[in-house]
Amino acid sequence: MTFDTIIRGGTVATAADTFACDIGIVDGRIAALGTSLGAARETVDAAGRLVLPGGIDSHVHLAQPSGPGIVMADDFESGTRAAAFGGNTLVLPFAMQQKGESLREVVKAYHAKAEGQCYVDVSFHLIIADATDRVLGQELPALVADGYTSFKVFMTYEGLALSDLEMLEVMSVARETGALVMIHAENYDAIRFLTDRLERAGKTAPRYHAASRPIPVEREATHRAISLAELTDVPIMIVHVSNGEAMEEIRRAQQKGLRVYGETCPQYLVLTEKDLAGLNMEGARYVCSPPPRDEASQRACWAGLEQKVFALFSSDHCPFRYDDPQGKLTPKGRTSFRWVPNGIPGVETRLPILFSEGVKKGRISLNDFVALTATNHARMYGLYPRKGTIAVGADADLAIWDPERQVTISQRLLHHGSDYTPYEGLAVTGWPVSTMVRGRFVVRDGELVGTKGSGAYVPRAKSPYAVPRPS
Ligand code: DUC
Ligand code: ZN
Ligand code: ZN
Repeated sequence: MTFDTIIRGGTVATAADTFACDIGIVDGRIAALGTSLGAARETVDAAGRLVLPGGIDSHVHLAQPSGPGIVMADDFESGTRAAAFGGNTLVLPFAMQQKGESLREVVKAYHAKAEGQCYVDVSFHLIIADATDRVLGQELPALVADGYTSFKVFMTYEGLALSDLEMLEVMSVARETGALVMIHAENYDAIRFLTDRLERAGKTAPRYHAASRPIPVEREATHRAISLAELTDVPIMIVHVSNGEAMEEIRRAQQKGLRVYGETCPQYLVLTEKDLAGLNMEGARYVCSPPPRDEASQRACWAGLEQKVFALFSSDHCPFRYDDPQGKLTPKGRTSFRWVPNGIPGVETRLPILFSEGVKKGRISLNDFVALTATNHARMYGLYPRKGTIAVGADADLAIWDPERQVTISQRLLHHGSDYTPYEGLAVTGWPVSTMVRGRFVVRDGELVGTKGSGAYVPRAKSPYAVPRPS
């Protein structure tokens, strides 16, 4: 057999094993694993390198409307390019409904934004902001059947927050259709109360963002979301968990046998609330929700990863420019932290941060790294085994890593649309040097070689983690 490409001499790691092996690729898929595979049109030397499944980042925001006068810093072109440089081969952004919109039209609009723009493969979660009878009774079940098999709901934010009744209604549609519900767990009323009180006291600097949504705000909402899911007997994913109290709520639910899953993100491992305390608006660079907490919370998030309470490690890439009144500096006259757009960039730095802080520092194994950054995402969201692993028959979605490369993270090295990185100055060891999507290099030895539009939309099966149990 003649292969299109053989990747030779690398150390291959999956979620289960690490082994020395060559990878033979035909028509974008892995056709053989072994040694002495024979002839290929092209042979890639991977000696001294790790060859890993391409990262799957199942929590990114691209080209989302973000409130009056605010513009998100990444569209599908820049966001997927940055993803490829960060060792990712597939991202899952959100198609976000706003009040009054048809969900089907929203999905069409996001496809139009992505069409011809992507460097890596893309699939969509939905965001349900308007749980009308039509959405719940018709649009949502039809979209789940069409491969949009997961959706996010918010317990906070004006225009997005669902009431408990609406959450229960959405959850019961998820139960009927076998979809997975992702939950942003923060108590809306508590945030409003605390924000008003802080503002009345003149505490409007970015650092007070953290004080407006302290840990009990997240813990209470996490507990409530789990209770509502228990009532409706539906599996849920609690996204972007920032601290030990919320993590323990998830662990307790798991120990009771509930299908409650968790996700954490780089900002909760390496940033703290202190980062929000810069002079003037400097702290706005770190404003995201939930906010970064303290060292004890960082340790708890590590424990959640090590002990597998968290199945997923995602970026929650939600990029805004800093030095920009359409970004973190906020439109004129809107001076309180209340108006600072919530979210930070991270799609390009997620993998090096976990590799360096996790694998290199001995906190997690290389195989757990692969599980947390690729395989579990594919499994959780109905993409496995075509995506998320290195196996015969899988798509040749691969990242080739230099495990010893020392890099100091800096905005100058990155490719996202933001004008800063919250991880500026963080020294990491290990970097993805080449990224291949379905057998074609998108990034090769640090250079962009892929073409815009080569990333494809991937419809998804239902999550095996969300199959309804017989009632
Ligand atoms: N939730 C997210 O998932 N991303 C950014 C902002 C937010 O609140
Ligand atoms: Zn969220
Ligand atoms: Zn998010």
